[in-house]
Amino acid sequence: TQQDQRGAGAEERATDFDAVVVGAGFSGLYMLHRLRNEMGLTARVFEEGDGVGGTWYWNRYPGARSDSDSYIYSYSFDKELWQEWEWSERYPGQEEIRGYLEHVADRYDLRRDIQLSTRVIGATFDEEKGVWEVSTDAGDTVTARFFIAAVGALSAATRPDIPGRDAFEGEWYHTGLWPQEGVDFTGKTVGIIGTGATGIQAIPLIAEQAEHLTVFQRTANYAIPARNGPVDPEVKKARKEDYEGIWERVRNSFAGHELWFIERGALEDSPEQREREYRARWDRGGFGLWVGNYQDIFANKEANDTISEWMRQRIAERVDDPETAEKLTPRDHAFGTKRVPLETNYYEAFNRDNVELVDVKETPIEEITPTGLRTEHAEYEFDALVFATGFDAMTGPLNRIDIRGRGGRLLREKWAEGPRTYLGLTSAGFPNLFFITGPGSPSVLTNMPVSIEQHVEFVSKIVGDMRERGAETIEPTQRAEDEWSGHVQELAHATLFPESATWYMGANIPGKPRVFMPYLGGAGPYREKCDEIAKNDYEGFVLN
Ligand code: N01
Repeated sequence: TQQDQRGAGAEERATDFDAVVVGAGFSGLYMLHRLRNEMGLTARVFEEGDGVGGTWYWNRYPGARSDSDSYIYSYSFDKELWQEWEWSERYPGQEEIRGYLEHVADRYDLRRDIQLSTRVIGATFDEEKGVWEVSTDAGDTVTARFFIAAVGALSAATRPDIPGRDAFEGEWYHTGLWPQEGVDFTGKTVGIIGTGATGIQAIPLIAEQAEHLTVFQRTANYAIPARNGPVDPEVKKARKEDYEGIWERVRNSFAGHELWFIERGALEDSPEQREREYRARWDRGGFGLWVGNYQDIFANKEANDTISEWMRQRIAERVDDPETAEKLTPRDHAFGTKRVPLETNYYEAFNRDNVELVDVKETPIEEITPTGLRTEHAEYEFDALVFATGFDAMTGPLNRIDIRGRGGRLLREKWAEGPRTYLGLTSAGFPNLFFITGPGSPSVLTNMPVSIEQHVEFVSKIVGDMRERGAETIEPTQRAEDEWSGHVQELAHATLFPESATWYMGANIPGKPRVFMPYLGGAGPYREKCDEIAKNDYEGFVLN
């Protein structure tokens, strides 16, 4: 413990650890490295899985792969680590990312402070002592000065509450809780529910393996070709030589990629110019069409219509059967207001004889049966059923823990009408609690490792500054939280985003408050804002 570093009266305030961190994914691993290796603090990480990796531990479904380019889907904090690690493809696959995070755990000797197969179930702030008491499903109770939730934004997997859901007698899987040993669909009839980023990655590969695949789609998506493959060795070499430049650009960008908006409105260009811009981004693959497009596509419906319509034409070109093509064509939301999936042979999968598409908006699923599934119009039988139905995003992983702040107040009760945070990092009445990539942070609208590093470094700075000043607690003022939460909503409601039924809005979970959760101001401006707040003597926070 750290009591010797705390000065007078410290003994009564001694804790088991300086910090407890929940989760050993990208966030938790780096948090531990900073706290322990860089700052000399004591920390314990609790991780529910029996290995490190977080998202990349759990999401082992066929096709699971990052949609960010591998050279920036990486930590940047250690130049040598970044220089030495070789990614095999443009986008890193699940197994490779998991291997990378295992390597990081070894390289920085992190494992000895990570307790695996342990789920944190409760954390209570003891106001008198100013410490967090954290309990786990393995029976541990430990105390710590800081409680850091590195739980991920998309880690609470959900299966919709369809009648008969648990009656199915075949094998069922959720993509976010995939069996470690993998699944062989050879010779099987398979049903899959969900066509989000996950379903769109998995469908073409399951289609190749399965005897027959039925896809149940509720909302058609605009997916962009990933164009994965090996990276040209010359490009790789040039990147390795430009470490400083790349990370400077990425950190100051909107979305944590080397992508920038076109500084014109879409309607300022002629149709021919727009065609050239859209085509160039389409040919390059990746998120350029999304977060590197005309600057007004998220705010101006008419501008957005130009790219939405352009995307619809691309779908029509790739799908042979016009009726299927029409079902796959989104007409109920603006391009980019749902997370845009990247795809590899997604649309072509529907040209195969063994793949069938069912539009469940037209013919809703009525029930899951012991042998399959019944819609209004037909009955389907499967050997296996795959739920690619997503997550209780952002608040879900936090609300699953009984987090009690001042006065014993439960965080999930405080958030009953939607999350309230200051900077997406802290919440009033919950001293010394930090969220990594929490609601109200840019996180999920950006390349995650970039936002994660910023959050972890900012939290580390706060903890370091508190020690220097001899402060024991930090928490935001109610006013700062109200202003930030208002600002998050104001930015969102100046765009088309809230009009779409997305997990950003909580719309995928029945009964969840409809509040736009991520911060739309961009990763670069958010970083500046945090730095400015620290400089202004932690404006909006109370330190004691
Ligand atoms: O989940 P989703 P996901 N009946 O919520 C459907 C990240 N990610 O796991 O759109 C029928 O997007 C639902 O339909 P609808 C990324 O941030 C990253 O695919 O709500 N269908 C939808 O089609 C992503 O956004 C990467 O109408 C139901 C699907 O299930 C996030 O994770 C890769 C239903 C769920 O889509 C989540 O993606 C993959 C019901 N009752 C994911 N309930 C990479 O970077 C839900 N659906 C690689």
